[in-house]
Amino acid sequence: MHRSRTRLSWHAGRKQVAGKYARYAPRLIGYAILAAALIFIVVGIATAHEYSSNGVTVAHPWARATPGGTNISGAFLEMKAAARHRDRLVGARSPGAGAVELHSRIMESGAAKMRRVDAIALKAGASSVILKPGGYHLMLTDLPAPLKEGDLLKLTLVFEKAGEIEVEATVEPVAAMGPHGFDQQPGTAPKPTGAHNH
Ligand SMILES: [Cu+2]
Repeated sequence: MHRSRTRLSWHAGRKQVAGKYARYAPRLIGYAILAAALIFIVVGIATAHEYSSNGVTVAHPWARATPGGTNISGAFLEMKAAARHRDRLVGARSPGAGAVELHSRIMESGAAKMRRVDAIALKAGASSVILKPGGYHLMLTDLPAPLKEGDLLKLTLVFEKAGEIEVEATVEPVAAMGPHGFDQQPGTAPKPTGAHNH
């Protein structure tokens, strides 16, 4: 009873606002500006999902959630070396995976294959190297527990010169192509039309 009475008075209040719309317009504009500011802050937080240490910056690390019964997954990120700092990613590990390997994806006689690589090079001051689905990635194997969407996965990245950089990868949906609602790794240039989708 109490609840429905509250709702009635709320409706009455709404009618009043609608009737005197002009008078309330400045306040509504204020709310709109506030909402825009909040969106800006949230996007800002997503953009700031990066880690810098000893001349290397790692941005937007994420991993794919695992469907039931799967104990492997992939992790993706962007990395960049500062001017006059040349480096190589030479390894990675995670408490959430038995092993983490560096993989590349190559086309071999018409089929996409993954291949383990020893290192992924970073040129000094160059644009980001992108690890993404269908390209370079971190292969997570022997997961002790499934990765669930919304979890944070600790990853330690080992660079030849910069040393170890610890990051937290967000766990995104099973078929995600990018982090935090992006449809691709944010640093990726848009695909040229007609590009092969691997
Ligand atoms: Cu792989």
